[in-house]
This record gives sequence, structure tokens and C-alpha cells, in this order.
Amino acid sequence: MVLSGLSKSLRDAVRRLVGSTGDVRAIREFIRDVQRALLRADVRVEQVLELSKKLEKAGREEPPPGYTRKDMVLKALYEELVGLLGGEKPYRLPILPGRSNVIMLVGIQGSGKTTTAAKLANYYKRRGYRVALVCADTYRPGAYDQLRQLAEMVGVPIYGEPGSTDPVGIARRGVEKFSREGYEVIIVDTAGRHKEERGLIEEMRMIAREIKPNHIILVVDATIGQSAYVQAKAFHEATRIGSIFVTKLDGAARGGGALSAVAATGAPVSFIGTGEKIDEMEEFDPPSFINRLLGMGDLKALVDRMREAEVKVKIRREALLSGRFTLRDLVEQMEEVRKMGPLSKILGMIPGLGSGLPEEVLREAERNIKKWRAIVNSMTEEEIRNPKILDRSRIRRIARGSGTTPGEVRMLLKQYNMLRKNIKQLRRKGLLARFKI
Ligand SMILES: Nc1nc2c(ncn2[C@@H]2O[C@H](COP(=O)(O)OP(=O)(O)OP(=O)(O)O)[C@@H](O)[C@H]2O)c(=O)[nH]1
Ligand SMILES: [Mg+2]
Repeated sequence: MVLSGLSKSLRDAVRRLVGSTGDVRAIREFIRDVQRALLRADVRVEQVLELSKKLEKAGREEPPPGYTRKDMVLKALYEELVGLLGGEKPYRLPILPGRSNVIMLVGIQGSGKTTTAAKLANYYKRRGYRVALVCADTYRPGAYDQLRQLAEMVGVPIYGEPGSTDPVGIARRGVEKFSREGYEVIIVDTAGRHKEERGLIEEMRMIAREIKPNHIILVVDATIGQSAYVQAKAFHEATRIGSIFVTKLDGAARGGGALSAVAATGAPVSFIGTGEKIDEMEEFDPPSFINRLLGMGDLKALVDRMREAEVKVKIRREALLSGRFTLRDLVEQMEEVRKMGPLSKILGMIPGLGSGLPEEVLREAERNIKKWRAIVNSMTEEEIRNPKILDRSRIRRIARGSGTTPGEVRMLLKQYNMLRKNIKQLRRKGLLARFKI
């Protein structure tokens, strides 16, 4: 299991929150649990504080009808963690079939480049591409043999010049040869050993200038935690990194810190390594990764449902407050609300309005929804748009058509007018401007 320590502590925290009453104290404790878990995983303090603030804010916000504060906080946790890892949209390498796609791997010594080269070769081969490997590491003793053995395992050809001291030349000749031969994915493994990082980065730059790779992948070892940030940043600035492959996430206690740190450089994480074997890698997909991490398969679904509910509320609210709110809107809103939860809740979300309607009016409204629907259905479009034209005879006609009494029709009109008056008052007081409506 990837990031098992972090996963366990986050799951425990979530379980505790779900089992609690969801009061202020429970939410505060939850946030503290999450902070501890993330800090232990070596996530940067600033990022943890930022995330905590968002959770606190979510805990104070009014949830959409049908949801609780706990839901709000969980949704925020999910969104913030996904954001921490680079966002909702997973990054995929732009590999074009039928062309020579050159992928160059860079990274410091021991980060896992050679292993990763073999993993990627295997990955693309299994997806039907013609794949080849190039060994441009002239520093590590036995570098060529290591990659050759892996290439044999995967069953792809390799180019190298054992004993040579010209990595730039090897890379060029290897890429030229395999391009000529029609290979679609050409993966270039490079050196990690160098006297100093500056020299290493300079060599990477020279190779990149020579072979013009379609994609440079920085290989970063997750066990270094948040120090991955400095490393990723240095490479990113020097050689235009396309994406990052984070290795050794299996059992890396500080893997969470490494993942969030590299994501913070702005370079997307394309894959993660989850073991030494060549098939132990995954495409990196923040939402599903976080889902698994939190052990809540339906968290994403919950978040999606809540987002829908929030949008619905927003649309209604805008219609309501802009005065474009017709009798039909009123009835539809009531129906919607009945499905979602108590009426007082949704109206309570409208600033200044929830308290403007007495509880008994709300209860009465809930009872009347069915009748109101029938009444509105018996009205003409013109009457709905402009209820002022409703005189006695029209009201009598509508009552007959809807199986209600003229008194009940008048009651609906009264509610409607009251709502409009409330809104007008709020507008006059300038209260609505505060909410940017
Ligand atoms: N557990 C685990 N081990 C890994 C993973 N990726 C690589 N390794 C191990 O990390 C060690 C170093 O891997 P290499 O692929 O040789 O690293 P390198 O970056 O090519 O090293 P140099 O060529 O010396 O710079 C090896 O023991 C690999 O088996 C991974 O995802 N999980
Ligand atoms: Mg190597």
C-alpha cells in the first residue's frame, strides 16, 4: 500500500469525524488530526496551515440543503488534498503513435532513473508501441549492463556504447538510430552520478539541446520528503521538465511530503513508482489517489453531489435576488427544497431572508406545496409573469381548475408578494450588494 502511514492516520481522522456529532469541537479535533498526519508525512508547514485554514472555513460555512458541516469539511479535505497534488485533471504524456517520441529521464543519483526507464518501456510496450532504450550514462560503472538486463526482461532493444565518455554523442546516435528504424517511444536513461549537481544539470542541458526530447521526465525519490521541492525546482528551471516520476512511494513515510512538494513546483506528476519490479508503477491521478488514501470510495461521489447542490442553490438564489423570481420559480423552489431537506434551511442560506420568514410561514409553505403546484399549473403564462392582473373572476377560475379554493389561491399570492417585498427591502437596505448580487 502506497503511503500507508499517512493513509492510516487520515482514515482514522475521517472515521472519528464521521462518528462524531460534527460540532465545533469535533471539527477542530479533526483538523488537528489532519495536521499531525500531514506534518508527519513531511508536508511543508505552510501547505498544512493553508489547508487547515480552508478546512476551518468549510466548517463555518452553511452546507447546502441535505448536507452537514461534516460533509463540508470532508469535501474541503478532499479538494485541498487533490489541489495539493496538482489538481483534478490527471496529466498524461503527449505520446503520438506512428512518430518518434523521445523521452529523456533526468534525476540525481539513485533516484530510480534506470529502473524507471525499464518501467516506462514496459508500460508503453504493453500499450502497443514500438519501444527502445538508450543508455546515456557514462559515469555509473555497469550502467549499460544494468539497463541491458532490464531491456531484455521487457523485450525491447537497447543502444549504448560501453566504455565511452561521450554521453551527448551516445544519446544523439541512439536516438537517430531508433528514429530511423521507426521506434515510436525512445527512452533515454542518463547519469545521476556527477561530481556536483551543477555539472550534472549542465550535462542534462547539453544532451537535451542535442536530442531535443519531446518530453523530459524528472525522476524523484519519494523518501527524501519535502526536500524534493528544491531538487525539482533546480531541474525544472534548468531543463524545462515535462513531468515528474515520483519513485519509491511504496513504504516511503515521507512520500506525502515529496508528492506535494514536487507538485508545488508547477510541474505535473505523471507517474508514481510503487516497487522495484518493472510493472510496479501507476499513472498518477490525484482524485483517485486521494480517494484511495482516505479509503472512502464514495467521497468523490459525495463531493460531486454537493457541488451540484451548491450550483442549484446559487442559480435559484440569483434568480430570487435579481427579482426574476416568478410564482413558478417559487413553487419549483419549494419542491426542490422538499426533496433536499427542510425549507428553513435553504431559505436560511439566503442572506437576511431566512430570519425574515417566520417559522410558521415556512411550515405552512411546506404543507401547501402540492396545492401551489396545482394552482400555478392552472394559471396562464401571462398570469404567472404578472400576477397583478389576477382579479376575482380569474382567481375563481384558477381555484376551480386546481381543485383549491379562492382563499388558497390568494394565500399563494400573499406568500409570493411577501417574498418579493422582503427582497425589495433587503435591496433598499443595500444588504444584497454585500453579497455581490
Ligand atoms: N521500492 C522501490 N524501489 C525502487 C523504485 N524505483 C527504483 N527503486 C530502487 O532504487 C534503487 C536505485 O534505482 P536505479 O534505477 O538504479 O536508480 P538510478 O537513478 O538509475 O541511479 P544512478 O544511475 O546511480 O543515478 C534500486 O535499488 C531500485 O530497485 C520504486 O518505485 N520502489
Ligand atoms: Mg541509473
